[in-house]
Amino acid sequence: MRIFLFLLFLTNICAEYTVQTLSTSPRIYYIENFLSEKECNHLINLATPHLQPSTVIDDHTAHKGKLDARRTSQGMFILDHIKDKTVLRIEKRIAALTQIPIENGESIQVLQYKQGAEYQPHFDYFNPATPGGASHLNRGGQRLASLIMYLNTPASGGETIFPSAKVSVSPKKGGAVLFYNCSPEGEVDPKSLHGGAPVKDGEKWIATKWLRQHEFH
Ligand code: PD2
Ligand code: ZN
Repeated sequence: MRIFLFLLFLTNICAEYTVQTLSTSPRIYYIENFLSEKECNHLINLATPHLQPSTVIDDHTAHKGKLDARRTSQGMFILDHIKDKTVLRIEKRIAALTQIPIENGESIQVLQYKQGAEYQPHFDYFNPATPGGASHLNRGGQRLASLIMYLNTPASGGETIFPSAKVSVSPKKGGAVLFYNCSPEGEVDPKSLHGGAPVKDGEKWIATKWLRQHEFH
């Protein structure tokens, strides 16, 4: 067993991070040192040539996003053809942390928020009553949990806020926040309302991983 743990540590899936509980309902955790500095820089470099204005789900149209003034970042998904061994290692670490199989994860999305950019409070779960929400549900069920990994430390602002839970997390390079969009019983949880506060000074980079109930396809 010891040898196995040592090997896991060596392969770097099991990094030396610490987990702190910020709220139990909804479940919100802060993970310090989840990514190394090198991994943060790597994700930013990988994403930079591919950034596009971010979109939100268009409730009325299946499989289509739309621009929205409430989300003013730029981003990209790390799809399989750009995924490398560093990204795979991070995905394995996320699966080990959450105990949610790697197959249930959507592709990591990297986002850049310039000064003033924000993501106003919203839910990460889908509304099954709308064509847009239902089309996303078909690809692996609800987003059980979300992991936001901070790739830099903005000069000021850019906190991840949870207005109902009254929790605010300041972005710090290498840190991450894990929260559940569904209750332990599997119901969507309106208390998971959250947002990215405006960046006051400098810029903010994050990588987001959404974790589904079933295999994502
Ligand atoms: O940038 C953030 O802190 C943030 C906050 C809420 C990102 C997201 N949601 C998201 O990408 O869903
Ligand atoms: Zn969100």
